[in-house]
Amino acid sequence: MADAKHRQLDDDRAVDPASHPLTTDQGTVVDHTDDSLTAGDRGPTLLEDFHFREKLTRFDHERIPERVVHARGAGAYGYFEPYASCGAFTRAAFLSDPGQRTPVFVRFSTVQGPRGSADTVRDVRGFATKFYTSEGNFDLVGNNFPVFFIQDGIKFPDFVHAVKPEPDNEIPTGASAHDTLWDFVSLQPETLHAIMWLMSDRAIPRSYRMMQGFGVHTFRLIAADGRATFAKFHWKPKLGVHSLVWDEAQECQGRDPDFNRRDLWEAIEAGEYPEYELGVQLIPEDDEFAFDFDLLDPTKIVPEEQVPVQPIGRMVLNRNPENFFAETEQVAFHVGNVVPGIDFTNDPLLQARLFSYLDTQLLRLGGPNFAQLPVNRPLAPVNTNQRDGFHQSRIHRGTSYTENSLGGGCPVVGGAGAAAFTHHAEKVEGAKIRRRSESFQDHHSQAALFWNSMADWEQRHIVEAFRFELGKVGAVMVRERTVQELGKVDHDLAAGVAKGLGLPEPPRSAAGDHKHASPALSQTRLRGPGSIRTRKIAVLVADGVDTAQVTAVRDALAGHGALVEAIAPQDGTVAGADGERHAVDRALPTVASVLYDAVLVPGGGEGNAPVADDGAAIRFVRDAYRHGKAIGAVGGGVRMLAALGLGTADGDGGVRTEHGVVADPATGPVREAFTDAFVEAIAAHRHPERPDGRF
Ligand code: HDD
Repeated sequence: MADAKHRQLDDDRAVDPASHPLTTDQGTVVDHTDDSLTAGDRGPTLLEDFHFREKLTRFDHERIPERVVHARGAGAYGYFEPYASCGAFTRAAFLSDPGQRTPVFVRFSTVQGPRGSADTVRDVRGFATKFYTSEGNFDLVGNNFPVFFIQDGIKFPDFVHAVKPEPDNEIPTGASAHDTLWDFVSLQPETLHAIMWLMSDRAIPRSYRMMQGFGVHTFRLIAADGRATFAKFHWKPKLGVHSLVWDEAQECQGRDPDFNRRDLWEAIEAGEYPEYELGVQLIPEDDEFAFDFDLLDPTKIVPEEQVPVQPIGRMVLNRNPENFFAETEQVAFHVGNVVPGIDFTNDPLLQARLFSYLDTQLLRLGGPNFAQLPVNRPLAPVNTNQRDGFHQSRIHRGTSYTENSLGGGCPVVGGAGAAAFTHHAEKVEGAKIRRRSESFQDHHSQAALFWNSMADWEQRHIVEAFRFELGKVGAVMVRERTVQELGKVDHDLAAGVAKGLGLPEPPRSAAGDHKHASPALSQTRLRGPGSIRTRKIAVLVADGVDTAQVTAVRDALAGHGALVEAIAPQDGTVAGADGERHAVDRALPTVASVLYDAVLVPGGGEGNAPVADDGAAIRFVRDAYRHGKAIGAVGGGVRMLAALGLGTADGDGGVRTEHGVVADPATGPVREAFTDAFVEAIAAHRHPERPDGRF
């Protein structure tokens, strides 16, 4: 557990609060901190009260600028280990030895909203990883979409100004459903591919533990002999890729604005460590022009069917930060932090990022010495000629220029045998021009590829998302222009959106008119191992509940690693049918179906479900059904579902499963066939095939 980074942080940890009384910043013990020093009982406060002044001054200065994008985030430490040596294509030391664990810090984030915004907004999620390697820090600063909204970083301020809240009233918080974003989108077709991802369920992940990550750009990996290979980075979550549904995501924003942050924190606290596999798509330099798009264009994917993703290692997140500000807030990522063996390409978005990240930290973290902050400090020795500046916390010795003789010529440049970074000697030539390359001009084919790759229900969600977003746009011409653009992606998509907006169907267009698909893009292919580990299951109980049923299902689900909570109309305990009192985990008014993955409705002896007449419980079950979640009912619980029109009480008395609703009408001991079917239904995550559901 105590890896090298954890041990390094020991030097930076503040004194154990239990080991010493309260002091000032100067270490003087304070005698009193609840009243200021005044002249007389009711007299004025005295300037000489240094503790009072220090306390207030320090408080006044607690805030630093939040990140201009990705302000809201959650972080965790862990480690990365390669499966085998990657020496065939990169000389990076941390990828060379399967036995070697490299400490990491990961920060997940939303993009548009401020630090205090809700987690489950429709947005891209940041997925930034800092590898503390023996050769210096490598930052893989990615997102959970493999494509970006613009092709050239000079457009980044335009894009961000458009997606951020409206300039006059700062509305909406954490949302893209407003005029300026869609004005921009409708005029910049290069955004369309990423916009398709944004309108898909990928933009509302169930958990940071259940989403992919992508390096987006094409990078270069460099082998020890100098040979370069183009590479795309992919993170795949071990638990599979899962999303919320939009209605649920919106309700979560009120019920638990910290939904994703809490989920990450609690999983790590519970020892359910999130795990991701790192993969690379490798493209030999000779194949640079083998595709019908430009590898340097960050609005394009390399379809996995064309170039498979090779798994190269795994990352496990096993430690929560100790102080949010010191670690998660002060962590400073930079795409330019690379190690020998990993290099850049001329992707114009990447090139702009190489400038922007260092620049932004200078302001956000108040000067040039932010790499000395504990969370940012490399494990590799740091020996520079950089000096001074705000917040310098190192005592440098010796001279600070090269060449020197007075310092013995130190630090030596490119020290003997040391793995120095050498920029790949790519040959470049050409006239200075300000022009987007012709090879970047096709904006519709891959947007259409994404659309074609979606299952029916995924396409339906995309159409609904466009209707929602554009329905919030006031300017009719912006709505119209966007629908015209969508017509160049797919006619049915555009027609579906137009209908919802009351606009005429756009004319058919040839632009994105192809039937190519990349099946690997559909979430139906990404559900993972079918496990219910860490899934949250609600059991609705009340006085009279059949506790034997509850205990049997609870034990079975817990045996599969699920987290089961008994929820009752009131907190405390309920009286079971067995005459005993049983603990309640949560009171119904404090929770909602949207905070759970599935629900179980047990019976009460020979009777109906004990919660059958409880309005909150009825809503709970209805919501679970609408959101496509697994519902289990045993004994009288089956009657409650039938009364709600969510299943039937008829049948031959056997266990029935229909669209993820699993019912066992037997009132005796719970049958294994029921628990098996319920586990399977939960593992499917959602049941989009529900006939009358609004999934
Ligand atoms: Fe960026 C933060 C990811 C394009 C400029 N970006 C930031 C973070 C992530 C990304 C995950 C948050 C890091 C953290 O948790 O601290 N950004 C991306 C990806 C992009 C991308 C995957 C496209 C492939 N970004 C991009 C461009 C620019 C920036 C084109 C500017 C030219 N990004 C920034 C920034 C931020 C940032 C302004 C804000 C806070 C920070 O850097 O540290 O510099």
